[in-house]
Amino acid sequence: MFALLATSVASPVWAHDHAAMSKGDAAKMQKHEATDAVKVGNLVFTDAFTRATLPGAKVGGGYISITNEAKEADRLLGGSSPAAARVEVHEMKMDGEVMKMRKLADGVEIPAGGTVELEPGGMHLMLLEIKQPLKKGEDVPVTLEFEKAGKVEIKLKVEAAGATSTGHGQ
Ligand SMILES: [Cu+2]
Repeated sequence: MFALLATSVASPVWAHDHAAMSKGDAAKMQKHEATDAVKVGNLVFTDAFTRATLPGAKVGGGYISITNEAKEADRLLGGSSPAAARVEVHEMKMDGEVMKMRKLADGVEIPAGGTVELEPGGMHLMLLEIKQPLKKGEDVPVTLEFEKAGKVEIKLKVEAAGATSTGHGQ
């Protein structure tokens, strides 16, 4: 009797966690090649990439996974890059049938012990007024600015242009 009760309570929770994890991993594998983790202080950066842009394009997206190993939350406020006039933190969301994007004026919190993924179709870095097309195979240096960790330089690996629209008018 006790064993039956315990099983029925515990199993839905585990089933849910496993489903969420395998779905995310599968999606990531299809999107781009994995890159090595880079650790700076308490922050761990993985899968930093951007997409090649067409001539004349004014914006590019920046994608990266950030894990905070500190005991306190930190906050990604924005950044800068020699390749663009401005770097902002953006969010993309479906609004009915339309994909919309907005600047996150307060940046994004990286919870203590948590991971935030900036990825296509979700939150992302926005490189505005890029100075020249981003070419596949190059690295784009970006200095990220955190509330507590301060400035951290990372490199976005330029991958092939995405098959689907980024939702930024390209
Ligand atoms: Cu954007």
